[in-house]
Amino acid sequence: MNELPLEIPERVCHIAIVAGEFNHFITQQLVDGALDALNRNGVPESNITLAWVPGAFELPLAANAFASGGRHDAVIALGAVIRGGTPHFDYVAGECSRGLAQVGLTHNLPVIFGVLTTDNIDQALERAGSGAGNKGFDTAIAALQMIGLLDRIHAE
Ligand code: INI
Repeated sequence: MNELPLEIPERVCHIAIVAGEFNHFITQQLVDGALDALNRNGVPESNITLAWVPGAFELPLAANAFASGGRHDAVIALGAVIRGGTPHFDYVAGECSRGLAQVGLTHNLPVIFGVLTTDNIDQALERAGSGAGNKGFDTAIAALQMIGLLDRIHAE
């Protein structure tokens, strides 16, 4: 059996980050977490492009623009959708996740889902660095791992 490891690649990567301005006090922390993880794993700042969009609903379009440009090895999408008792939550979160998955499959590129979908602000803050880790950091690691895996699969 040839088992492919899930590892961060040795090569230098180019990463695009798309982030939602909506709930900026949370998404900025996700961006900071992602940048920290990329920095710790040898991705130079000059190889990272960060684009802000109005909200999570717009993340797939921006991710698609980066993916179709062909200059990045992965796109990290960061956002915070907080329920707040309106059906808007389901539309925004649903279209966002569906759209991001579609971009990744269409372009055969890691498009990483770093969008918090929580019932309230406290849960979101917890996942943005105040308690249960930082989802932005975790998604950046996932992006690098997926780049490494695709490199290995393509080399098979
Ligand atoms: N966008 C978010 O990123 N998070 C939310 O919680 C949210 N809520 O609750 O409405 C939200 N709405 C804006 C949406 O993403 C679009 O930017 C807007 O509808 C314009 O298309």
